Amino acid sequence: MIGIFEGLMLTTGLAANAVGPNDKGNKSFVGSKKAVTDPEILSLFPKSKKLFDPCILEFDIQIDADTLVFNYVFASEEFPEYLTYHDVFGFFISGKGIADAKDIKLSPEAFGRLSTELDLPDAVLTELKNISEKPYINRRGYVGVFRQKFGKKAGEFLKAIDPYIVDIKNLAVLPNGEEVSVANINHKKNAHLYRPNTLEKDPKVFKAWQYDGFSVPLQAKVQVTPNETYHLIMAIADQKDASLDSAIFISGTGINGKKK
Ligand SMILES: [Ca+2]
Ligand SMILES: [Ca+2]
Repeated sequence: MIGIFEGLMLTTGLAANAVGPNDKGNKSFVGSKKAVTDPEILSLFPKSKKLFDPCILEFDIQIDADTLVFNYVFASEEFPEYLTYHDVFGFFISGKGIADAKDIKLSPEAFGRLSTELDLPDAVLTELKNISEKPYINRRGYVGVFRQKFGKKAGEFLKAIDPYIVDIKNLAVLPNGEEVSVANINHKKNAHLYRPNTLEKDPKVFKAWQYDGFSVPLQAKVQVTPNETYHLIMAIADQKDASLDSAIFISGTGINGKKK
């Protein structure tokens, strides 16, 4: 009905809140009223300073094909009235050959080189070692950690380690590069990508789903090197406050390696 037949749902609220009919305009589950402070999560969405109730799935994938394709639908209770509540979704990839992403992980080798080649204080090396033991963190994540730990000196240290770290790439973006969010897909902006969940529009969808609106099925794809390991992070979060759930539906057949 919404273009995804089976698959995975991530939500900033409860899965049970997705169930229709759409009899409320403000179905909410508030997990925490405290905004996210983890620099790693904040770094994924640089435009969203106050994030709440993040839901994140992270895994490695290896495919025997040269293209990774995924189909998804974004849904939210924020539609159509709270368009400045920028609930947001991202699908991040890193790995060999991904444009704009060299390596989001500070590898043990890179750490070894940093410790022998650069004259960095022990505290910085300790922090880098901590970071190198985390599964993944991106450039903005590093910046956040360093600012927290080293204050004004952070810039100096970051400059030294800059060649070793990079951004990861968000595949869930619109053609103009904007994030998939309530603010960027709605009845006023990119309206061709939006479908309201009203009785008039489609009674079946209205009965089945509580969300006030959906994106049309969106697709992202990226060239990969067959049999290389890529790291994926799917992340959705409330923004501005923890109310009014948003969700992402990812097709079970959406993550597909396409052979040549
Ligand atoms: Ca609703
Ligand atoms: Ca929300």
